[in-house]
Amino acid sequence: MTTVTYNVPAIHCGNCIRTIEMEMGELEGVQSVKADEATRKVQISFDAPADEQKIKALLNEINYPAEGLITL
Ligand SMILES: [Cu+2]
Repeated sequence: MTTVTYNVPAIHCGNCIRTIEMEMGELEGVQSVKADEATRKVQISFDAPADEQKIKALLNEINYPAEGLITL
């Protein structure tokens, strides 16, 4: 399993958190999604067939583009 954390500056309220967690959770292969309102970060753990490209594409699609990968 791979875990990535992205800065997502478009996060501004609890609704954003719910939208991101719900939408990202539906991507096949995604195991867990933790979005944080205070830090505007999203942590995603995933296995194949999900990959970073698909995760970023979906974040773009739902209007929460990732602005940088933070490696832990
Ligand atoms: Cu919001």
